[in-house]
This record gives sequence, C-alpha cells and structure tokens, in this order.
Amino acid sequence: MSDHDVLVIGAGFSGLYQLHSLRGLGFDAHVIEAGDDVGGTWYWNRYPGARCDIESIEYSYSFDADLEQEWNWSERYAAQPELLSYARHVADRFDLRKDITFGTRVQKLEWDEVTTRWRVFTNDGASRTARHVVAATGCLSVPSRPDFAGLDDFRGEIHWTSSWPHEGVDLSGKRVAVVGTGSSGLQTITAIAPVVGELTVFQRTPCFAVPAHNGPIVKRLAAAKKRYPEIRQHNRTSPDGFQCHGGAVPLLEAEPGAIQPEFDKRWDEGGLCFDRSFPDILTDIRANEVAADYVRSRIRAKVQDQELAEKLSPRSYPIASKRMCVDTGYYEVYNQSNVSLIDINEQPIHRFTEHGILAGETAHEFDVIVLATGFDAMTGALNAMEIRNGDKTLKDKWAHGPRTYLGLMSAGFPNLFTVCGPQSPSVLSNMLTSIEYHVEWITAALQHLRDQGLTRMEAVPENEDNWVDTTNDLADLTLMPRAASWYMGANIPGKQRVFMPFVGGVGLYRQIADGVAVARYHGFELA
Ligand code: FAD
Ligand code: N01
Repeated sequence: MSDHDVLVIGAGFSGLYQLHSLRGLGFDAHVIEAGDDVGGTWYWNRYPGARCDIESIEYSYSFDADLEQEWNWSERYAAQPELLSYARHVADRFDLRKDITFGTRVQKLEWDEVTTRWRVFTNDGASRTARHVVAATGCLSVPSRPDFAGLDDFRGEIHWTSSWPHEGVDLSGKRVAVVGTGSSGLQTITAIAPVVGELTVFQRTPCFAVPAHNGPIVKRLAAAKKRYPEIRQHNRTSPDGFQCHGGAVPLLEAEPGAIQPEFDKRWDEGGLCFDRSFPDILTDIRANEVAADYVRSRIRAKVQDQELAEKLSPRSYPIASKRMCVDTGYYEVYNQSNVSLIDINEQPIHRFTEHGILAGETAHEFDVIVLATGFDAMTGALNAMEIRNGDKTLKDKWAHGPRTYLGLMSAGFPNLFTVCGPQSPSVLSNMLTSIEYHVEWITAALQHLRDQGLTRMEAVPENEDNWVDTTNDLADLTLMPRAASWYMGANIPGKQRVFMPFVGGVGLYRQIADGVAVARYHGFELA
C-alpha cells in the first residue's frame, strides 16, 4: 500500500499548485483526480461559450514569473479551451503528471489516531495512507441534478453543462431547450442562439448580467506583463482578489448627479467591478435598489419587447447577492425571432416527456435539452466523500451547515486541510488569488510541522466556533443572505440554509490568517 506525506484530492488549479508547492519542499505528495486530465472546472465544463468572468490576466497563477511572461492570453476573458490548455501547460511545464493518478475517485477517508495518518479509499478498490490530506476538491465541482419528473422518458439528447461531452454536441438547426439562467445557462444561451434552429429558455429566476466587453488583449497583455508584480500585490490585499477600485462615497451620501456617471463608467469598463461602484450597495437595500434599477434600465434598452425585458429583470433579490453574470450579448439574444423565454413561475415544468417538456398547459417539443442547473456548492464535494474519525463523520458534523476554522480545517478531523473551504473568501473572489493564498498557507503550515518534528494539527473547537460566528455575523451585516442563492445552499433541496463564504474580503482574511500563522498557528492544536 502506498504511503505519502501528503495526499491531495483534485487536480484543478488548487491541486496542481498544491502538488508543485509541496514537491518543491521535498514532500512526498501525490494527487488523486476523478477526471482523466488536469483542469478541474475547465476539464468538466466544456459547454459552448464557457469562459471566465475574471480577466484572464488575473485569473491565472502568480507564483512563477516566467510562467506569467511566457503564457499569452488571447482574450480579455479566456474561453474554456484556452483555460484548459493553460492548466495542461502548467502540468507539463512543472512535470506534475507523474505524481497524479487520474480517473480515480476518493470515496472514503478514515483517520487513524494510532499512526496519525489518513487511510484513503478509492473507487478502484485500492487504499493508501497519508500523514496529511489536502482536499482540493473544488467549490463548484458537484453538479446539482434536479429530479425532474419524466427525465428518463425524453427520447432526444439531454446534456448537463457541468459535464458536457468532450467530443462536443452538434446543435445546428435543432430545437433546443435550456433550463437555468445562471452563469452557465447564460453563456450557453448566448453561444448557441446563432446556430440552433429554435431556442427555448426555461427561467426560474432572472440574473443580473453586466457586460464583459470581451475581445483580444494584445496591448493590454503587453502592459500587464510589465507590471505583473504590482497587479498581483494589489489583488492579494484587495477585497475581491482582482483589479477593482471600490467607490469610497456611499451612494446614499453621493451627489445625485454623480451616481449615474459612476454606473455608466463601470458599465462601459465591463466586468464584475460594477457592484463596487458605491460601498453601500451590498449593505443598504435602498442603495442596492438604485444599482438594480440601473441594470434593469439597461436590460430594457437592450431587449426590444418590453414585456420580455420585464421578465428578464430580476426583482426578487438584491443585486450582487448572487454572483453576477458577465455577458457577451446575452440580452440581445432575445431579439432573435427563433428565441423564446418561458418563465416557469407562470408555466411550471410539470414533467419531461418523450418529445420535450410539459410546462404550464403547453407540451414543448425539442431535439436537445440542456440543463444548466448549477452545483451543490462549497460543501458538495467534501460531503460526497465519507470522511470519518472514529464514529464521527464530517457530513454529520456539517448537517446544520459547515463549521471550519478559517475555511482551512474542521475540528475533529486532524491533518485534513481544505483549499477554499467554506468560511473563507473563495467563491466571492477571484478564485485564483484565494487558491494561491490557501495553498501557500497550507504548505507553510506543513513545513512548520515538519521543522518542529510535529505530526498532528487540528482546529480547536472554540476557535472554530468563534470563526463560524464571525463569518455569520459579517454576512448578516450585508444583504447577501437575502437571496436564495447557492452561497446559502438554497439551491439544494434539504440543504441547511447558511451563508457559506467569508464576506470580509481577501485582504482582511489574509491579515487574519497570516496573523494566526505568525502566532504559531493560534487556534490550532499542534502535537
Ligand atoms: P476544481 O476546478 O473544481 O477542481 C476540483 C477537482 O477535484 C475536480 O477536477 C474534481 O474532479 C476533483 N475531485 C473532486 N472530488 C474528488 C474526489 N472525491 N476524488 C477525486 N477527485 C475529486 N472562478 C473565478 O474566480 N473566476 C471565474 O471566471 C470562474 N469561472 C467559473 C466557471 C465555471 C463554469 C465554474 C463551474 C466555476 C468557475 N469559477 C470561477 C470557479 C472555479 O471553480 C474556480 O475558479 C477554480 O477553477 C477552482 O479550482 P479548484 O482546483 O479549487 O477546483
Ligand atoms: O449555476 P447557478 P451555474 N428548475 O446555480 C436554475 C460559477 N460559474 O452553473 O436561480 C428550474 O448560478 C436556477 O434557478 P434559481 C459562478 O460562480 C461562472 O450557472 O435557483 N430551474 C438558476 O437559474 C456561478 O455563480 C461562470 O431560481 C432550476 C440555474 O438553474 C456558479 O459557477 C460560468 C432548477 C443555476 O444557476 C454557478 O453557476 C459558469 C430547477 N429544479 C459558472 N434548479 C463564469 O461566467 C436550478 N435551476 C465565469
């Protein structure tokens, strides 16, 4: 049976960097990955139009200056094939594949207190041991697959955006349905509308989308390459982990004439920085409504049919309390005569049928149905494994919501680290910034243990309790918990509703976690 210093689960951006960092320090580290290649998110989500919503210049690793200089992004927001190529390039450049087992899923982790090691069981019937385990299993890696009645009756093709066929799908001229209007649905809809015969979108909740203004970035990239250290330094200490300068004056105190120009400026720049126009957008519903109204006015300007524009305009949750979408012509798609929208609040999906979907009174016929229904976010991949210490499992412990100290460890489960775990900034930020920070923090902790001749690290329950309270209290100071979002676990039937990420921002979080490390890992028990 193999034994490792560290076993890493997942070969997405987190797992790749974790492996590279540990190997660089002489640790015997090994990665187990369910997919057949590296890339994680960008390996699985190959649907048409998939691309990042953080600019590629920043949605990329910063740990190697040569890598930064040699890699050339072709677009402001790279598409999935380019992001996957980048992950593959990193794996090859740093010779990572030799320490990765592909096509294998970790099913169970069992802690052995006597040997202070995890025993790791995989779906091929094998097992290994490791002193430490790093779960780099992804925040958005377990698809949510709603149990639509009659799903198996449909005789046409069904595809989930989260596991799109690698060989692609020919949609040209076909009658296609898309269910779901989050980021995945929106990108798919925008990309396929020009090629399909007819497109019918089933919408439960409309999204707020800001323009990407995507395009080639030759000059921008050249300029960025000259100042990468400065860009990265800003990102590491910023709230969101990317180049976004938040407005200082609250909207409710701003000169009335200054509000629209500020929104216009950010709209014209494009991207997710829109919600940082004024600092009270995420804390005061009155300010939030002004921002939401602005986006709704933009939707009305883009969509010719004003009744349709209203259906596409979110009104049931504060803007930015769900991750906003970054679009490349989404709303304009609805001006095409072959595209229609079904609001399933008015015409509920009763069932899938042999030929399509029965919604309201109407039986719609399709050749292909695309399901873009999201993920069991943040806790899904961790709870999918049986993580056991004696008679306790992590899943049981988290039955009423995840409990972690700093999103890095959970009390009762020693030597198990999570990259971008719940109660860390992760999904609220440029994830590459958060991933790199967590990997570096974990690597430094493991180095410290080794240097001190220590073999065991565990979060102290009281410190964990305080951290959970802090993250909940901070979230409650904002409007974020008001949306039925995946941040809240609200998209999964039966999942406890609790706001999972840390809203205090990347920079503040870093100060806290750095302080904890400097104070000899205060709040962790080292033995
Ligand atoms: P993942 O990329 O999810 O990788 C985790 C890996 O672990 C997967 O390959 C999975 O197969 C493997 N795994 C999980 N469980 C097991 C197991 N039990 N056994 C073996 N292997 C396992 N974030 C941004 O900041 N900006 C963006 O623009 C952005 N765009 C996104 C677009 C899409 C379509 C999605 C779904 C997410 C996006 N995200 C974005 C979030 C994205 O998930 C992160 O940016 C980042 O790619 C996560 O990397 P990761 O390595 O932590 O996790
Ligand atoms: O998932 P989602 P996603 N019946 O949960 C609907 C990242 N990402 O894959 O809102 C009918 O946002 C659901 O409706 P509602 C990004 O962080 C980034 O799109 O729950 N409809 C919603 O409309 C993002 O936030 C990019 O009412 C059902 C949709 O399906 C995260 O991943 C691209 C339903 C799911 O939207 C998740 O995005 C893609 C049901 N039973 C993903 N169940 C970038 O642009 C769900 N829905 C970078």
